Amino acid sequence: MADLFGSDTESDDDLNVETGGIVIYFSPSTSSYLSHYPHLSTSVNPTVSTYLSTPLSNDLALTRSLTVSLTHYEILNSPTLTTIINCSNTILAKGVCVLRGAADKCLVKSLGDAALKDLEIALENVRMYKNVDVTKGEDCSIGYKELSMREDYRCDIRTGPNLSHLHHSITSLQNDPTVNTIMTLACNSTDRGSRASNNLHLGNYGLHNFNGPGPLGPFLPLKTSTGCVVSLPGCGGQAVHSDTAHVLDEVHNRPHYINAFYNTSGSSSEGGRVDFEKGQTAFAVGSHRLEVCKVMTEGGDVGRRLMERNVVRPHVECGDIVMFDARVLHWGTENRWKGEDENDTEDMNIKRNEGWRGIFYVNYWREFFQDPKNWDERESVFD
Ligand SMILES: O=C(O)CCC(=O)C(=O)O
Ligand SMILES: [Fe+2]
Repeated sequence: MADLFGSDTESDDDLNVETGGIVIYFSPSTSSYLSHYPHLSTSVNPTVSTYLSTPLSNDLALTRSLTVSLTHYEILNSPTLTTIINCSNTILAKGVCVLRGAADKCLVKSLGDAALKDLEIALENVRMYKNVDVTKGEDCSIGYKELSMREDYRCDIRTGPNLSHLHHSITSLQNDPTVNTIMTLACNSTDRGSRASNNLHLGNYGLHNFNGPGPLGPFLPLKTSTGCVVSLPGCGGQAVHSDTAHVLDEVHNRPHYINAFYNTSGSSSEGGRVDFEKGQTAFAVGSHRLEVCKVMTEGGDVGRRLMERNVVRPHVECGDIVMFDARVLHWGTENRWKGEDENDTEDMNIKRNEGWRGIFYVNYWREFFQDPKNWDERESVFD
């Protein structure tokens, strides 16, 4: 079958596992997450659970096609406009782009360390005051101002005493000019003045309202929020999901919401141990497009094959930035970390937070969009 979005694919017979490849499957914890998304259990998951036990044919070629590397000059100075445009076009075409080595590793690592410390305090409070031990996979429905659960063993911590101290570092990550420009170019129509565009933007007269900039004005700044998704050892493969809905669903529109993920642990280039067993994030390339996602999620052989041929599981390190259209199908893979010391019990390892995988994230969205999140704004986990 021809690809719906023009990516290179190999024949269906050509299934093989790349060296170091991971076969992903669903664990029981996925079912609790699915209870929040009943439609997924009847549509995506039969498809996905079938293919997840098979090797993937196209991971390597696709991963390369969406990975952007910096030149020596760019590492010493800053990414050039060519690279920035390349990243934004990759997000538009594939739904996901990996920009290698563009983030300040020390800064990202310090944010990751702070987030894990805050999560340790938060989970200890939950254990003491609510008698719920999240590190043992208990009650994934808890929610606080600063902490929410994505599913069993997968937490989202957005602030805490240690992260608050790093306020300036967080602001500098949010305002990173390279990432901001990539996001702004992806979220706004940039072919103004070209013949193909017909200059339709000139008809967006409502942009004069509420002291707006008008159709000829500058792009409105994107809104941002930050936090850290942490998966604990024992965390299963996450249910396949999109982080946001399409705003309109009759034609394909450019993104209104893009996430930047910063892996906070493990960097081979510094001689550090790369924690393959902690898992990473997998994506179904092209699924940010309605017509692709429709086929991938409707079940049956065609959808299953399309999904199979377009899953990527890029291995990213601290310093890399994964940017994805929040509509793209994706999921965190399982955390199988066990620790190195044979005498350690799993519990001791968990308490020391070594096996925890943190992704610091910055969400970027268009000014008109309201993101319905599952934070409980009433109760603080730190009080
Ligand atoms: O854990 C991951 O790698 C991804 C997490 C995620 O996509 C989510 O929680 O929405
Ligand atoms: Fe997600």
